[in-house]
Amino acid sequence: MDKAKGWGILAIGCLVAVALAASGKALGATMASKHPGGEATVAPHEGPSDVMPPVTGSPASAITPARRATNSAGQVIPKVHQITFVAKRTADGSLTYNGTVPGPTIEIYEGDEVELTLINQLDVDVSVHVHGVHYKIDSDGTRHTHSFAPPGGKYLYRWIAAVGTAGYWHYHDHVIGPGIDGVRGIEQGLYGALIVRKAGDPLPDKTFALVMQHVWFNNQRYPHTPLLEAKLGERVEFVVITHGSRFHTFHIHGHRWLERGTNRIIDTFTQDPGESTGFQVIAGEGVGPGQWMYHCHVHDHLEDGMFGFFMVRP
Ligand SMILES: [Cu+2]
Repeated sequence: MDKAKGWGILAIGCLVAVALAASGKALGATMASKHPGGEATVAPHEGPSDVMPPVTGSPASAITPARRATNSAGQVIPKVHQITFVAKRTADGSLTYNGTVPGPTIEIYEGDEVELTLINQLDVDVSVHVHGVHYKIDSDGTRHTHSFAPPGGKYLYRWIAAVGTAGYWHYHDHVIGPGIDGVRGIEQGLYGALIVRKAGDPLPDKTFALVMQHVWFNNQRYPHTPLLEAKLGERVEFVVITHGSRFHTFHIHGHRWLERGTNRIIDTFTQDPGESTGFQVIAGEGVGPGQWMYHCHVHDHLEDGMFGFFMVRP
């Protein structure tokens, strides 16, 4: 909670936990000051090694789980979250929400609402289109509904996390591009994760958002892919999203998890464009600390650098 306020991402009084999740990109000033060294990208290690890179304070490890007030029945008290996204270009040419790729991870509960103000500092129209939750057509984030922010302008989106919408979702721009389809913004970094929880869901110690697109994680190839860091025994949540025109097969070494909605224990899954999912692991459970690899298991993609490391520290 304090972290979220400290980051200055959200409007005053907003309780939603937002993280600049799993980003290898430069950070805004407030973020960097809260997380010294947070502007560092991946440690320049060349490959698997017995020597742990130093702690970087990577934004990949930054999230504050939404430990929210409950009533006497144990239900989370619904809240309207007022969130501000600033669409802007970063020094490396990425298009971003709030300066990071992915944009902030938004974490809410069923029953909550979101009032998201998008401020456009780009020289093209930009929008936020969300998956999974309820919204009226004027919050669709598309060109034909005129629900976008023009250059120098702003737009207000309203989402309702109705009962039945709990899950791992995502949001992205839907208007930048040569046509009405609007895929160019996604390609350049305008995407992020949305988590809708139910009361009583196990809360992670940290959450990482990984977006697979082309042969990238979060628009980076190794060695610039996010370095994900956790301590042994921490509950770590991954939100995995696919964009682009290819399927990807996500895998983490040494860890396994329960596939949502099934009794299957898995360590790999395949995902198509537009899909999102999430899962939780206990860092190093049964296997101990180490520099555990995460990667796409499609060989062409892996060979092109679609991998990174999940650093579990003792
Ligand atoms: Cu792949």
